[in-house]
Amino acid sequence: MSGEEKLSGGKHLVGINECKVHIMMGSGSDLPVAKKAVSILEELKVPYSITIASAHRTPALVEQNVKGSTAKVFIAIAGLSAALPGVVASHTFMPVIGVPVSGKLNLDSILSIVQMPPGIPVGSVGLDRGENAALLAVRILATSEISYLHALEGHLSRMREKVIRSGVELVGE
Ligand code: C2R
Repeated sequence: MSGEEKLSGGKHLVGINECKVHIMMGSGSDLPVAKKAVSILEELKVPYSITIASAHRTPALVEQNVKGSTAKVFIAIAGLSAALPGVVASHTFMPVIGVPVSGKLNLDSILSIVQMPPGIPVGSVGLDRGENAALLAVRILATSEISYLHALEGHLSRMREKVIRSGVELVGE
């Protein structure tokens, strides 16, 4: 999947004034990872917003996007020296889930996100795991909104059926 690919603009894509989950990418080149998160949020009907802003390149825009957002959870996707999730967390008390993006080294972005200094916590999922970031975000929303718990149950049962079906197709009944 190319980073140049455009988002489908799903029907649950909303402005930052209405979203529950705000996906922030450090660059348009992170789009393949963001699309994994988008796919889960659309499946589970979670209003989300998605923006590109860099803590290094456009710090004022990051602050503006975070402070202007109604999100209950932020997902910050960044590769290389991934300052973005930490900087997002410095501008909000909402939980921030960092998604490290793979590159030549991989450990660079993982450690930049995991090794936050004391006082400004950021959660992290695995390398390129946009779908897990979205599922974790929905779990957080589900602590106060029962409809998201039902949505997660549906997702889990579809995933289980898929695993069982693939086993049957591969080795027979
Ligand atoms: P380009 O492809 O634009 O050169 O970006 C992006 O998330 C991307 O993975 C290369 C990588 O740089 C990352 N980036 C950051 C930040 N801004 C951009 N880690 C930041 O502020 O943390």
